[in-house]
This record gives sequence, C-alpha cells and structure tokens, in this order.
Amino acid sequence: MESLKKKFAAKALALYTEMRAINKEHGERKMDEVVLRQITGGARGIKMMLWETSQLDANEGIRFRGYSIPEIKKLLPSGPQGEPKPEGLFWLMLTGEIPTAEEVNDLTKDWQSRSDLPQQVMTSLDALPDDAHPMTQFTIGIMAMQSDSIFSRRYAEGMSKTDYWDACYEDSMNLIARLPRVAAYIYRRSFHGGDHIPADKSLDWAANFAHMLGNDDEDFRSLMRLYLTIHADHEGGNASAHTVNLVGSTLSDPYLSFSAGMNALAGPLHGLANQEVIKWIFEMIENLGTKTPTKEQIATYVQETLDAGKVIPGYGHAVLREPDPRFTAQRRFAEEYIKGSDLIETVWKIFDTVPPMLQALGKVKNPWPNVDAHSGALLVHYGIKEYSYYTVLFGVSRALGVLAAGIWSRALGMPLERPKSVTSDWIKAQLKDA
Ligand code: NMX
Ligand code: MLT
Repeated sequence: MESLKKKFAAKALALYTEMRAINKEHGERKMDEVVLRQITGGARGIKMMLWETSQLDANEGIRFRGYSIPEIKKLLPSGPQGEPKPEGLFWLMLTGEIPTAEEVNDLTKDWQSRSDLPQQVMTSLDALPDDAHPMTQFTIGIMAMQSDSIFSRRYAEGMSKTDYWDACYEDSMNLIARLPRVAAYIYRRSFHGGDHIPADKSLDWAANFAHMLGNDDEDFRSLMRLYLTIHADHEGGNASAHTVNLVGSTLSDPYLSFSAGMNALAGPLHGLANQEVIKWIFEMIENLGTKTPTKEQIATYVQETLDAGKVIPGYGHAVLREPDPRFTAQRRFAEEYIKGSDLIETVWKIFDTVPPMLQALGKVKNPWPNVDAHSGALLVHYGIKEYSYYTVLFGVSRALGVLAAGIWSRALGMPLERPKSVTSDWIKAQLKDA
C-alpha cells in the first residue's frame, strides 16, 4: 500500500529528527517522580514509554491520536449502518490523519491481497485438541507464521537500522491481514466441527471476519466494525501493549512480539476478563434460576462473589476512574440495534448494582465498568455464545494498535527497553538513609 507507507515514512522521518533534537536539548529534564508505592504497586502511573497511537485519560477514557470514541465514530469512514471501519483507525494511528473513504477502501484491498494463510497454520492448529483454549490456539497460529517474517529474514541478511521500520511495516500489514482468517479458523474448528467458511473478498476487514465466523447479518457486521475499532489500542502501558513493546524492543519480529502480547491478553485481569464476565453472569443466572434477576438478587450474588475472595469481572481499572467510554459505546450500540434481550438488561442492572458495592469496600480505586463488562452480552445476542473465544476477538482488534505502535517504535529508533529493579533490602536502606 504505497500511499500509506509513503505518508508514514514522511511523518516518521520528521518526528525522528525532531525527537532527536528534543532529546539532545532536553534529555535531562525531569518528567516524573516515582514513589515507593509505585515500585511495589505494579508501576501504576510511571511515565516510561513513548506511544504515539493513543493516550488514556483517567476520566475521559481513550483518545486515538487525540480523537475520542464518539469523535472516531463520527469522523472515520464507516460501513452502511454508520459504524467505523477499523481500517480507518489503523490509518489514523499510523499517520495521525483521518483517511478518506477511498484510502480506507484501498487499505481493505491491500489487506485482502495479503490475507491467504500458509498451510502450516492450519496444520499446526489441527494438531491441537479442539478444546485447547482459543487463546492458546491463537498464539500458536501466529507463531506458525513466524517463519514468513520479512523482518527476521532481512535482519539475518544484514538489514540497516534505517530499514527496520519498513520490514516491520510489511510484517505488521501481513499479520493484520491474516489474523481474521486465523481467528475464524480457530472458531470454526473448535465450535463448528471444522466446517470452515471461505473468505469473501468483496467485504471489508471486519465484515469478512463476521462472515467467516458464520454470521452475515448486517447488524452483526456493524457490531464487529465497532468492536474491532474500540478494542484496538489503550495507550502503551496496558499489559498486552507493554509486552509487545518490550519484546519488540529486542528486535524480535512482529510475529514474536505480537504473540507474546497475546499471552498477556490471555490473563483474567486483562483481556480474558471478557470471557469471565459472561461466565460469571451465566453462573449467576443458573444459581438464581431466572434469566431476569432483580437488582436485589444481583446484589446478593455480587456479595457472595466478594465474600469468596474473588473480583467482580468487568469492573475496575488500573487507570480509568469513570465508566469506560468503550462500555458506553457498546451500550449505545445495544440501545440502537437490540431490543428485548434479557441478558443485556441484566448487564445494565449489574451496572446499576456493582459500583456502590465496590465503592463501599473502600479500597477499589475505580468501581465502574470497563470494556469487558458489556461485550459478551452483545456477542451472545448474535450467536457467538462460546465465551472462551471472546479474548481472541479482543486480540484481533488489539493487533491494530500494538502493531501500528511497533512500526512507530522501529521508525523512531527506540532502544532496548530495560527499566531498573530493586530489592527489598535496597528499599529498606533508602528509608534508613532518609
Ligand atoms: N472486584 C473486586 N475487587 C476489586 C475489583 C473488582 N472488580 N477491582 C479492584 N479490586 C480490588 C483489588 O483486587 C485490590 O484488592 P487488594 O488490595 O485486596 O489486593 C483493591 O481493589 C485495589 O485495586 P485497584 O487499585 O482498584 O485496582 P488495580 O489497578 O490493582 O487492578 C484491575 C485493576 C482491572 C486488575 C482490577 O480492577 C480487577 O481485578 N478487575 C476485575 C478484572 C477485570 O475486569 N479486568 C479487565 C480490565 C480491562 N481489560 O480488558 O484489560
Ligand atoms: C486495555 O484495553 O488494555 C485495558 O483496558 C487494560 C488497560 O488499559 O490497562
């Protein structure tokens, strides 16, 4: 895709030059201070990474290149029902510019032309038991393509540092183009007896993914466009993005770094929370013996979960301190497209019930829902009931942000990431000296 690549190259060269000058002049300028609680508390809030594609505000939520989710929905080229195409977000994250509909169509075509899977992906996946967790299958499917890495091949051939971004761009474009096929293959082999559905090259990236999953409903296509857009990036510090960044900084190629990030996404405090939410709701419905629990019944179940020493999945966040705008975007979608779903009504009743209960604990910093609190109920509505699959959908979307950011990292010549660790003895010695 020459126009995107050229546009990126011009922007990247300009920023590379500018950042080098900034570093030279202001390299010693203090940008942050670290307190003990941050060292022992998961590095919350420590500024230590450059991430061009998006930035998170604790109260307003995510902004992609400065644009909020409502703005993205309005400005990006969309499908027939008005939901943004993820291709447009990728373009925006890479260039900082809102693309035209024609540019987005060209990107769709470019990804279609790169989307065929090498046979070893299917062979590797078919060697696994059908009930291997879909996220395990996903990382294995990604790793099965690593032998195609242009970055690794060119590095072995002696590629110059100035060409890293170019090889990284080509790998990232190939990987993004192929991921819906890998993901659909996993879904159909695990849950539909291996009855695979060929790609439809007349469709955009998200609609074709919906098609290969087995649902050609126009509303489901719209959901997939929205879903794959809003999950794409959440600045650089979240566990999956940070992992991709760390691994990529060793000059591991995009296949290696992205699959590493997907192993972080597969944890229940991160992306796997989307499966945990719906599992928790289904268990609640079964325990209570009703599909329409009252808020009082939900409160009792929430209390039982807390008393058992467990977290309420889909609630809380390491950075956000208000309801996640990605939750709100999904709620708006449901209000517009879906009528009379008991499950979705239950999600909304949980939203009315959980925050005051978490607040009452006195320790939860954010009692509000995050992105994962809503997504499962939407997917169930459109027939994707197999919740162990949900994190794969999150992962396909997350590729857009972390791989765009990875191209930027290579273009800006980012070095090996290597922060400092300390021992408890060191901490105690500091306190004694103070
Ligand atoms: N339910 C019960 N307790 C909670 C919850 C929750 N949803 N959220 C936080 N807490 C507890 C937390 O376990 C900790 O307890 P303790 O001191 O006993 O260890 C205390 O509140 C303080 O935690 P915070 O500082 O508020 O949260 P932190 O930044 O450490 O963690 C999460 C953020 C997202 C890991 C946490 O809120 C959580 O476990 N949420 C449920 C899982 C979830 O929904 N994860 C998805 C996040 C979004 N994503 O897609 O990645
Ligand atoms: C994400 O989308 O990565 C999650 O909300 C977690 C985070 O931002 O820390």
